[in-house]
Amino acid sequence: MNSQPTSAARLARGAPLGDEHLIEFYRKMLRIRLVEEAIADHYGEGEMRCPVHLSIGQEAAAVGVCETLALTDKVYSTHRCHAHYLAKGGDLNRMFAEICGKAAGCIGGRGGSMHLMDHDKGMMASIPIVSSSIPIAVGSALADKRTRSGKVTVAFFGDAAIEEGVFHESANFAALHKLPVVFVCENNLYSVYTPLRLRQPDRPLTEVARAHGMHALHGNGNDIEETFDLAAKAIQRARDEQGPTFLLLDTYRWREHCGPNFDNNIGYRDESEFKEWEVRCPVRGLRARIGDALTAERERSMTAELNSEIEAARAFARTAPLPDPSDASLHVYA
Ligand SMILES: Cc1ncc(C[n+]2csc(CCOP(=O)(O)OP(=O)(O)O)c2C)c(N)n1
Ligand SMILES: [Mg+2]
Repeated sequence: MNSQPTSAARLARGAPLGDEHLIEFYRKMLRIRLVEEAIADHYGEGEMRCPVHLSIGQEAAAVGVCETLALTDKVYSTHRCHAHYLAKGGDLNRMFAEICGKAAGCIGGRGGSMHLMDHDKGMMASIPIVSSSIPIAVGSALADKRTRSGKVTVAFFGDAAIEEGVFHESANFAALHKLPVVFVCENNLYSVYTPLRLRQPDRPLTEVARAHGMHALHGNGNDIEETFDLAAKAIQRARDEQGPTFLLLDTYRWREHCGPNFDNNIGYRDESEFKEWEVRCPVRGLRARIGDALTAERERSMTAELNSEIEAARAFARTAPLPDPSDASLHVYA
């Protein structure tokens, strides 16, 4: 299954997005949706013995941004990294194996769901300490600037990352040194159970970035075309050595903060708020926009192909061996 970004070349030519590009965006978002639904459906069977933070509802941000990147560009992510990993082309077999703690996992079964990486695809690291991947992404961009590699780095993070001091140090440093990095903030309105309005003063998050001298853009993170266009501008600025951009994308997580379930019944958010966002589903929204350009028959075979790819990846993970216990002290500081 070719899951490499296909739109970077189109960007270079400045051509508009055609039906086939939109269908490819749809296929990539649907793939992420189906992978995560498979994780949710089978989580209770006990083979995936690590916490899972699902991105269901947030697929357009991952795909819209990663589609503007070349394979050699770099992505850093957080605890909620499945969509970013897949959108950047991370290997699906190795993802399921990692979540099942198997030696064939993308980091040898040592990290689980929150640590997905695939260096061959430019998926550099996923780190669940809130905000901690941002300075690493900035350091990586500094190295790329110094070596004139031409690579651009994206740091994905959530709205809560802005509450950590290291976000501000990183933004200041990246702006001062005009580093080729894009800060992508997926604002899903919550940090676990606490809404943004109880955690931060009422001011646009873009103003926080601007106060650090960063260029800032804001858009609907559930609209993949809007996300793609904004991300393309940010990436181009970075490539043209004009410095970093803070790209704020509004979105919403559908499931519980951590785990496979819905949790609108436990009181920290209203079912009505969830329903409002549900109708703004990024996957269904794009499907409606594509209309007849994607025939029912083609969609059926696309979905069947994705489901069989996912089943094969789950089977691969199930039957793969566990890590050798004698390797337990490798790759750790002692
Ligand atoms: C420094 C730090 N503090 C607290 C936590 C516990 N924690 C894990 S995820 C999370 C919420 C993060 O919210 P946000 O950054 O908005 O991302 P989202 O989960 O909404 O995608 C928190 C507080 C942590 N991992 N790291
Ligand atoms: Mg959040």
